[in-house]
Amino acid sequence: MTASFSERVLAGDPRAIARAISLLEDEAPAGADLIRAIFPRTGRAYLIGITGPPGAGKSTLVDRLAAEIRRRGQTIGIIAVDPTSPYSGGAILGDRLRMQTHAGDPGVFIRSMATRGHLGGLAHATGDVALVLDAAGLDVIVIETVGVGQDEVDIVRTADVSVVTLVPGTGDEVQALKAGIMEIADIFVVNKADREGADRTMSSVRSTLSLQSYGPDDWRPPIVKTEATSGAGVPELLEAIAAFRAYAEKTQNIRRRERSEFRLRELVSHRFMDHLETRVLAPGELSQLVERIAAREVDPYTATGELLTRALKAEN
Ligand SMILES: Nc1nc2c(ncn2[C@@H]2O[C@H](COP(=O)(O)OP(=O)(O)OP(=O)(O)O)[C@@H](O)[C@H]2O)c(=O)[nH]1
Ligand SMILES: [Mg+2]
Repeated sequence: MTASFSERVLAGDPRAIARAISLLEDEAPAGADLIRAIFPRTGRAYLIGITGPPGAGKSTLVDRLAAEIRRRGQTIGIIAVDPTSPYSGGAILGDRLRMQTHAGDPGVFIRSMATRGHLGGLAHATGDVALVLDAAGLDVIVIETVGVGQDEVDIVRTADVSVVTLVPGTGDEVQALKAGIMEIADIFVVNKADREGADRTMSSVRSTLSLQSYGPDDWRPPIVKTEATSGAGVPELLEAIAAFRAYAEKTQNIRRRERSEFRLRELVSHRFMDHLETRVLAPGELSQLVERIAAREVDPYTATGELLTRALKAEN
């Protein structure tokens, strides 16, 4: 990798950033080289994670947030992750509209990412893409993703603040609870406030939250009512984010440490499996082992023990 490439990324060159993101998505070795080069210059941007069910209005809301953040003189990077439907193009379509709104504004960088079939690496790639935008000097980075499973929870966990978006009358609160999303929410948004039942959804979330036990110093997630299409409630959402940021200042280091640990563990397991499959095992050997476990010929513990022994032997 040429030094000028990372320099261009650091200077915020949109074409260099776009190329960097493609390298990271493809898990190209040059992507890892770039992260090595830029990492010392990261850690400055504020990361906002926004999740919620499909069609909750996340993109519309992010668009409004972007406008408000720009109005306040800050720059913003938006990463729309679509882990569920790489081919439906929901996120991509939303981005097209969004790109039109912010076209020609160098203070807004927008990128969408789809899974291309490998779910596991997505959270890791998203974290690296956030590092790139951070190094490029953007003040705020928003990661938007559909909240349905663990992978999405992991994505949101890479953020400084997690916003969970719900809509009236769909029973999303219950779904969110099931998916474990409730636990990661720092702020709740009830969007589509113009719709019937918004207040009922508000009180339903409120009563769900009241079942949680909080210590005197614990953050209690506020519930913000928004109408993304008109922009109503968006300044209040930014205020809630600012309040959380101020609250978390004291605990920020703990959170960043947890995030660093999460990323390290994830990267090591990812790299280890990769090493195992490409350097230690013969092609197809891993899937044969999987078959044998499924057929009850070997148990997963014995299989793991064998793999570990072989991987370590291969090293010596
Ligand atoms: N009535 C009403 N409609 C809204 C509101 N916010 C968004 N919508 C509409 O809801 C639809 C979905 O909005 P998006 O912003 O694309 O939702 P999303 O959550 O990003 O959707 P996915 O990324 O596909 O999961 C669009 O037709 C929006 O215009 C709102 O406050 N009120
Ligand atoms: Mg969207």
